Amino acid sequence: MPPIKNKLFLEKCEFVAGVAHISTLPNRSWPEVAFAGRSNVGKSSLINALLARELAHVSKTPGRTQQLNFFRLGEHAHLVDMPGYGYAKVSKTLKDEWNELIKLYLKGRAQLKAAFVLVDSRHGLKETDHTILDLLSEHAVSARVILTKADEPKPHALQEMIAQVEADIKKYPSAFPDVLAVSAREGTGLEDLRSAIAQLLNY
Ligand SMILES: Nc1nc2c(ncn2[C@@H]2O[C@H](COP(=O)(O)OP(=O)(O)O)[C@@H](O)[C@H]2O)c(=O)[nH]1
Ligand SMILES: [Mg+2]
Repeated sequence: MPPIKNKLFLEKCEFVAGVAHISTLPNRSWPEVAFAGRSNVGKSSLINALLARELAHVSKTPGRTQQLNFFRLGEHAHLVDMPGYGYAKVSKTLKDEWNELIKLYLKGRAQLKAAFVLVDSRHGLKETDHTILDLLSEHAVSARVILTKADEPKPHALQEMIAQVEADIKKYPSAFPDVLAVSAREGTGLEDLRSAIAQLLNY
């Protein structure tokens, strides 16, 4: 794994809180960036890779992160690992609760600087990703699409997927036009993503 260059990510990082209800969000005004995406897309793995620490829980069983998990970056910012959406094997009631929490957080958090929408580089955008991108655009929250598991597809297939997704997101006013491809496993794209996050946090 290549060493971290961005200074923000060399600061002390730790788990702050797991939030299952919108009324118990951390009350610090630090800027936040959130990682959203379908279950199993690689949100927790990406956060761990960015921080080069095993802080976020990675699971072989999808649908395990049931709350908003807040991690602090020094005394500057929060990274937020979100519950995965679109996982079929949990009860409808539980799914509705998570979806409600995700929606309330994404549309109402004043210090949220951007939401990263993680998409599997083998599968592209699914209906639930469109729903989130719609919601973010409707509430004027910056969205940045990240293709995960970039180590999986062949290089030409990855390039085609990037072009395809960039075309698909043109209709969302709050989506940043360029898509970034990352691999938490191999470290590809991580330093670019760290720079993008530091810039969003005005660090
Ligand atoms: N090949 C590959 N697999 C990955 C990568 N990142 C995560 N995974 C795998 O994808 C599965 C789900 O990862 P996790 O981070 O728990 O996803 P989450 O549900 O979105 O938080 C795990 O089995 C990971 O090992 C990656 O960069 N490359
Ligand atoms: Mg997770």
